[in-house]
Amino acid sequence: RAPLASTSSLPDSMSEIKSDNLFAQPLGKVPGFVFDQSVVDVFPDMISRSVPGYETIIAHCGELASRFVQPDTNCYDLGCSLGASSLAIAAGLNGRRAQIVAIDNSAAMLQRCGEILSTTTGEHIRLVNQDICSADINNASMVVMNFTLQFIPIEQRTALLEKIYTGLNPGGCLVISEKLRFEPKSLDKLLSDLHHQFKRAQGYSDLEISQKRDAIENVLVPETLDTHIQRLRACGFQSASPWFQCFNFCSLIAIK
Ligand code: GEK
Repeated sequence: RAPLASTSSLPDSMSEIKSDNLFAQPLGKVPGFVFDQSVVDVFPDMISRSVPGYETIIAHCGELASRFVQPDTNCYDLGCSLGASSLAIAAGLNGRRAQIVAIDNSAAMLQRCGEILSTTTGEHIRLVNQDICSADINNASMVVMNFTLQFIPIEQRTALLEKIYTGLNPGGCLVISEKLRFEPKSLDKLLSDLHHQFKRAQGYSDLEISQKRDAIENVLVPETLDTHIQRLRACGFQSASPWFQCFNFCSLIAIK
C-alpha cells in the first residue's frame, strides 16, 4: 500500500483521503484521463503524491492573497478541483471582504468541493460549474490557475489569458502553476526522470507511473517556460516570472 502523503495544509475533511491506486493494475489500452468520480475520490492523495511542491504552492497562494487582494474585489480560482487554492486565498484575506469565485467544469469535483467547503470557512467562496474559457472575469485583484491551463487546448490559451488580463484591476496578479516541457529533449528527459523518481519515492510503482503517463498524453499538454513568459508579456502583463520550481513543475506570477 502506498504511504499516505502529508496533507497538513489541507483541512481535516480533505485529509480523510483514499489512496490513489487508479493505475495500479494493468489496464491494457489506457483510456485518456478525465476528472470523473474515481479521480475525485482519490484527488488529494493523487495530487500531493504526483506534483512536487504542491503544498508549498498552495500555501503561498495564501501569502500572495494577503499581499494582492483588495477589499471589494473578486478573486478567481480557475480549475478549483476540491478548493485547496480557494481555501488558501480565504485564509490570506485576513478579514478583508472579497468574493472568491471557484470554477471547475467537472460536476463531480465541484460537488465534492461543495461538501468540503461546507465543513470549513467557505463563506466567501462561490462555486461555479463552468468551462473557464467561457467564464466572466471582472474586478479581479487575484486570479489563480493552479495546474489547469495545461488541460486547456493550446489554441485557446492566449484568449483565456487575454480575458484574465482584461478582468484584472491594475496591480492585480495572476498565479499560474504548470507542468513544464523543456528543450532540448535531453533536458526534458532529465527533469521528467527526476519527477518519476519523486513519484517512486511517494510509493507509486513503475506500472502506475507509466500508465498515468499514457493517460495524460495529449490531455495534459505542457509548454516551455519561455512560451509561458512570452505569452503573458504579449497579453500585456508588466511582469511575469517563476517564483517556484521543482523539477518540471513551476509556479509563475504575472502582475498587471
Ligand atoms: C488545486 N487547482 O488543487 N474549465 C474548468 N475547469 C477545468 C477545465 C476547463 N476547461 N479543464 C480542466 N478543468 C487545483 C488542481 S486539477 C490539476 C487543478 C490536476 C479542471 C479539472 O476538472 C480539474 O478539477 C482541474 O481543472 C485540474 O490546486 O489534476 O493535475
